[in-house]
Amino acid sequence: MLDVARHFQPVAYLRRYVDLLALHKLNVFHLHLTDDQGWRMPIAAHPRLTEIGGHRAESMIGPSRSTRYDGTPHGGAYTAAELRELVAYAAARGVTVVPEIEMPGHVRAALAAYPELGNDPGRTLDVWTRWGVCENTLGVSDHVLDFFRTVLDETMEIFPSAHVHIGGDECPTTEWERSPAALDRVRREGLAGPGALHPWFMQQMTDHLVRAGRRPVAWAETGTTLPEECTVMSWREPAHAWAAARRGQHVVFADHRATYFDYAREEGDPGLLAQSGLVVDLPAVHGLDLTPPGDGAAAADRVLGASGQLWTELVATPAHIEYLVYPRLCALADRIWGGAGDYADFTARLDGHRTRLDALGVPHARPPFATAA
Ligand code: TNX
Repeated sequence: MLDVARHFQPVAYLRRYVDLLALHKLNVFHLHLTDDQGWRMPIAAHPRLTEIGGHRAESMIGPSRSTRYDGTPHGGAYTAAELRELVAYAAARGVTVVPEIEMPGHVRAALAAYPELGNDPGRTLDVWTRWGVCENTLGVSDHVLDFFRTVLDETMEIFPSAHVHIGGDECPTTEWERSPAALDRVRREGLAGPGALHPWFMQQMTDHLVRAGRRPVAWAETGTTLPEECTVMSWREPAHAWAAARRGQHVVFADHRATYFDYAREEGDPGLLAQSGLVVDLPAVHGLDLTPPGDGAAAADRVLGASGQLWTELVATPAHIEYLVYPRLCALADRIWGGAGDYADFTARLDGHRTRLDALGVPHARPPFATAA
């Protein structure tokens, strides 16, 4: 998973990213196309999503507790033609591109473009310039549902993948708790409270994708609140993956402690710019455990695989992306194709593989940029 919403990368770079995935026999490229800080997915019916939502005035410097900003505008968006070409380029290399459209949280860029999508349609918001969890969420009117069904329809036209990701993570309920329209929706749908609007919203979008013959995917905040038809990407706790698998859902492991490549590579990493205090070192990645607890044979059948995540709040350049992704993605690929591999055996083989990374100009060993440390 590459986040091109926080920092945009041109499609020429995405093709190189695909080449490197294919080299490691990774067969899915999950593109995180929309978020609070930028909307990169072209939607012909709603052009302001990219015209307005594709640009922010500046970016926060450092992690989300920071108070400093860089004063530099950032933006970009893809054309439909570019994305279609990327899909074909990837397919020719055995890679399926899975698009992600975030909802009903992580939508501040969409709200900046179309204020009527929000819980307070009279309010004008900017594309977010901060990092962290944004309080603003989608409203729950029929108009919002139709708008996002159209977004998904156009997304499906460009991306033929079986799976389509609809976000679902980090969605505060504060706006819904205060919104008369949201509370009215709670009443009309017979929901338990504003907190139930999230699973309700995800179900509406899930139904739409299923009717179109696709398989919805979403991030799990817990193991149990996503619609049953959703494939679950569990990022907080492996237990969430197993809870979902026991319910009969497909799961993709994305445990942040083993697969978040925006976290530091080692203690005191001069690559700094890590999102949390946690370190995800090579043994942590290679030690990712996809074995179900107890007698979980049935649950094991529902594990589709694992995914490495590169969130890019603090990562603006291809060189920095590759420094963070490699060689950790090598460890992930080895692990998920090789099963319960031996770490020493892996590192011995990795030594040889590093020669290939060097030949390809992948800055896997040392930060390819000046560091503050
Ligand atoms: C949590 S993981 C997020 C992202 C951030 C990431 C930073 C997930 C589904 N949501 O929005 O970029 O942490 O590590």
